[in-house]
Amino acid sequence: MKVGVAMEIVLVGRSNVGKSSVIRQLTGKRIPVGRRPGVTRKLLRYRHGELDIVDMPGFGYMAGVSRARQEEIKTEIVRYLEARRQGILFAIQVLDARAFGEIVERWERRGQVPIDVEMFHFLQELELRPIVVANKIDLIYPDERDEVLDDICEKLGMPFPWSQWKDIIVPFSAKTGEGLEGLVKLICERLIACGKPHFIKFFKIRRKLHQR
Ligand SMILES: Nc1nc2c(ncn2[C@@H]2O[C@H](COP(=O)(O)OP(=O)(O)OP(=O)(O)O)[C@@H](O)[C@H]2O)c(=O)[nH]1
Ligand SMILES: [Mg+2]
Repeated sequence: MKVGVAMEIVLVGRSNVGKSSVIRQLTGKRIPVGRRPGVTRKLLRYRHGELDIVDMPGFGYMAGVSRARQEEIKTEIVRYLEARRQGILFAIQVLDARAFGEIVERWERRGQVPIDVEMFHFLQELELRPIVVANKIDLIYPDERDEVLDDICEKLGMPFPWSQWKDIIVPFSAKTGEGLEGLVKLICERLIACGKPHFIKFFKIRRKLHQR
C-alpha cells in the first residue's frame, strides 16, 4: 500500500436494500437514495481524511437494467474487491431483512446459489470480516424479529440462534436509526482489530453516542 492512499470500508448488497441509506445514517452525508432498485449505478466514494466509505452499486435486479448488465455489475464488484483487497479494512453487507428469506428460497428452488449467500462467503474468503446489516427491521413486528434473524443466519451458513453471531450480524433500520449503536459498536471493534481505532471519528454517530 502506497503512503497517502486512503483505506476503505466497502458496502455491498443487493439493489434497494438500503446501502446508501445506511451510509447516510452513519455519516450524516446527504447521499442519494431512492425507491427504485438501481439508484447507485456506479461506485461512489465518500472520502473522510484517510478513510473512504465506498458505496457499491447494488447487485441483482435493477429497474431498467438488462440481465447481462446485472451480471457485469456483479463481476465488476467481485473484481474490485479482489484488486483492492489490501486497502479494504472490512466490508459491510446490507440485506433487506424482510425480503431476504424469500429471495434466497427462490434461488434455491431454481438450484442456484443465492447471490447474497455467494457474496457473504466470498467476503469471508477474502477475509474482509463482513458485518451483516439486517436492514429495514422496522418492517418486521418485534415478536417476529428473532425468527427472521435466525433464518437469515442459517441461510448464510451460521446455525441459529442468531444471538451467538452478534459480532457479525446486527438488526438495523436506516429509516428509524434503530440498531445504530449496535452497528457502530461492530464498526469500532473492526477498526480496533485492524489498528485504526481513530477512524471512528469519521462517523457522525460517534458524537451522538458520546453526548448521551
Ligand atoms: N422501511 C425502511 N425503508 C428503508 C430502510 N432503508 C432504506 N429504505 C428505503 O429503501 C429504498 C432504497 O434505499 P437505498 O438506500 O437507495 O438503497 P440502495 O441499497 O443504496 O439501493 P441501490 O443504490 O439501488 O443499490 C429507499 O426508498 C429507502 O428510503 C429501512 O431501514 N426501512
Ligand atoms: Mg444506493
